[in-house]
Amino acid sequence: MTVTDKEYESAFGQPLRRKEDAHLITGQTRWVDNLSAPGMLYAAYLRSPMAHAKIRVNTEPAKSYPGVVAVYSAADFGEAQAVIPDAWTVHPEMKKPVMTPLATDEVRYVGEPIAVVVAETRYQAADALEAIDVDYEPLTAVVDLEEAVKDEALVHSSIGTNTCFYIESPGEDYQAAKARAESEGGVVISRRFRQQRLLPTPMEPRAVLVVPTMDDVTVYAATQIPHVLRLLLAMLTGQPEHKLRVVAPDVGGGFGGKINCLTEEIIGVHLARRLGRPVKWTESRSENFLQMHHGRAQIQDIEIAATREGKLLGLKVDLIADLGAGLRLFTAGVPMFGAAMFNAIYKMDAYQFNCRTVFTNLTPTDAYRGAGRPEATYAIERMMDELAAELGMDPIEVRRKNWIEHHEFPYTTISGSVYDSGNYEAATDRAVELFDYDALRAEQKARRERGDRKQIGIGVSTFTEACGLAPSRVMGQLGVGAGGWERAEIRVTLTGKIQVVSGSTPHGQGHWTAWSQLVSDKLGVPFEDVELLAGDTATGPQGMDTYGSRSLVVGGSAIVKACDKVIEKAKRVAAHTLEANPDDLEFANGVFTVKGSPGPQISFVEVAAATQLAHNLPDGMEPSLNSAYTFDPVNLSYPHGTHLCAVEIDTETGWTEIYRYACVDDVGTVVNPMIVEGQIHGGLVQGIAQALFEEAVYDDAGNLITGTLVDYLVPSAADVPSFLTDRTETPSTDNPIGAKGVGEAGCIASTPAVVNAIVDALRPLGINDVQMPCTPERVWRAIQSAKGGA
Ligand code: MCN
Repeated sequence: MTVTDKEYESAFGQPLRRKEDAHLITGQTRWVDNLSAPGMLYAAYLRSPMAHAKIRVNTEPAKSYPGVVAVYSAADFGEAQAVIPDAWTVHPEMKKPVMTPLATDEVRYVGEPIAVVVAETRYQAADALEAIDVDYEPLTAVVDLEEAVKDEALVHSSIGTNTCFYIESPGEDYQAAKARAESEGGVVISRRFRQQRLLPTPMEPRAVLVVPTMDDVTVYAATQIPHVLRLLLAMLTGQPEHKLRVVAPDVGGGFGGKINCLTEEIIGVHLARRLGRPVKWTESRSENFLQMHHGRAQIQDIEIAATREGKLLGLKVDLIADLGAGLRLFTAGVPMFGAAMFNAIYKMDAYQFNCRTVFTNLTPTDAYRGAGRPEATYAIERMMDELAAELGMDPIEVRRKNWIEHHEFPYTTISGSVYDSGNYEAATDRAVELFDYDALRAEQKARRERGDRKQIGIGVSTFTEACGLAPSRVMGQLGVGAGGWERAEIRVTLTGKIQVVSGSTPHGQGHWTAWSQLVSDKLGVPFEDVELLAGDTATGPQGMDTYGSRSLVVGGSAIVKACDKVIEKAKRVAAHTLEANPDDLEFANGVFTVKGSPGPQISFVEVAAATQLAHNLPDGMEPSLNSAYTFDPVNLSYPHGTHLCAVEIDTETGWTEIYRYACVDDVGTVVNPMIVEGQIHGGLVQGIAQALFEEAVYDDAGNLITGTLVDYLVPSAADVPSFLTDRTETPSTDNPIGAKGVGEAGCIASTPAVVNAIVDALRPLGINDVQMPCTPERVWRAIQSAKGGA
């Protein structure tokens, strides 16, 4: 029996380089568009150039084009054209207008698919689109959200209103809090914030390749949700679920944009079955901007009441959310994701939340990184800085007065969430130090006194967010038609190598690496000896896929629990081999030993071999260590942190640059600090992009005028500073790892920090808000109007 005496070093918590990066950055990838199948055809979609019109479609002229195999419109699918997947029922009386994969007699947003051409080459398919004859009879396009509410023109005449649902919570408590603030010399502050429309913009647009074999169908899709997609496609196309395989090979990002089942997947299955040949479709960037759902798009009217000493009494939120032209899976749910997050880390006596969701003739909205939580965090964190300014207090001090103190956890918030753990004091103290807060405040004062042309402003954001979706029971109570569990399977080979089969599906988050670290740590096998199988419904257990920063806290916990089962089995074999009682064995660093004895030992790898050879197993023991576990968390996960931003503004031109950015995030126990840092960096850039750069702009007719990457300003590395980052670690008490999610944190925290900094710089001019994105032009105009100029 040989056991290595090399000092064991756990991979857990190490900043190991990502296994997957070598193939990703050297182009050895399996993007869907890199795949092909014998006899493959290509699909191209005709999309509406009008935001709202009655249509009549004649596909005949396109059928004689070179290379064309088939041309279909909605009429050709008849009953087989299923409705776009049923959306989350957020409210019992919500309106659910019917949307079909190909428009039937009316189009409702620019980019809506009308017809499909299938041809021998991609170019022949694209060329034939122009021959399809469509009569458009224009209808009034409802583009402006506030106009939409008036119902003067309707997006869906069948439902008689543009409002999907309206939720109003009781307001008596808030009115009492407000009255108290007014009568006791406190303050009541109201602001209107606009969350502009954003485009998720993953590096890889969507793509679908459908391969029919006998009566089986395999769908290769650039998706975040292979398991959910299989279920939806089975329901929508009639292809039985057990004869449908969905594979998400390498997926180049999603940011929430790839959590739906849209026209191209549904029609793709129909086409491949009908034509008996593989059919591929690859989205162009411009199509992606029109068809992949958009994010944010809300108007927020926020009011807070507080005492003169800065203690929050009440918060009132009135939202109008732009749903776009129809409901996708989470469209109506996104504003509600934020409902419990406006109160954030603060204690207060009253909270009122009202929300109106409204259809417009624009691309449907749905989850975009953070989905509901960035909007809520923006509103409350902007208001906390406004409160500080109104009272002449330091913005960090105002927060200290109101946040939940670390000894108060677990804490039930005013909106009913139970935060398991947190330490806002520690994260803030460290952020203040890292940022050198006092020195920057001194510099700001000096510049103001000198009247420098370039002024600095400092913005604070002490955020939390709810992620790690979710306890299935709670999702059921909220009407979500899915569970919140995740499943993992550990397969142990005869040579002691491990395959992890996980239901969560990475699309850039480094799961290959992190999952290997988890298993290496639990089983004491080398990191290199662990491989992940994910993203293929044929290889593994049913999963709930990747979104809502859930993969580590839910999927990772399933892996850890499955490893525990493997160890229990291995212990029986080890005890049998060592002729000891299983209860007397210890397992550490991949080795079983008898407690308190320096004597015999056996490694996990040796046990793996012994188990599968099965020559000498305990009676009744199955010759396999393979184990599986399905983990359903008892609660959401609540990461938090403190982000501090300083901007420098040229007051003559409005040119705004980030001068310093420091953040301290607490995501509980960390598996891989390098991945966590990468996730924070990526999130920061997206949050900063909302504050400074990105906006989906439409003209009055409903045309997306930021329809290319030339017009839609995604920042590059040159547009953002080096970030100062650190972490505190307050473990979650709700999962076996102690981890909290990180995938959306940076994006949620950063936007208000940046805008707070801009407003802070301009406050001496009497400016108390700048509309996002705070472009140099908008900043300049704000300065001019404050000075009484342009
Ligand atoms: N991690 C860790 N320790 C923690 C928390 C997380 O080491 N305490 C690691 C995890 O092991 C995992 C990564 O950080 O490798 C992210 O974990 P998690 O927070 O669980 O998030 P998910 O893996 O579920 O990813 C989803 C999340 C979301 S919702 C969006 S949107 C987003 C994001 O991830 N989209 C991304 N990050 C993205 N990163 C890339 N490159 N591309 C996207 O589209």
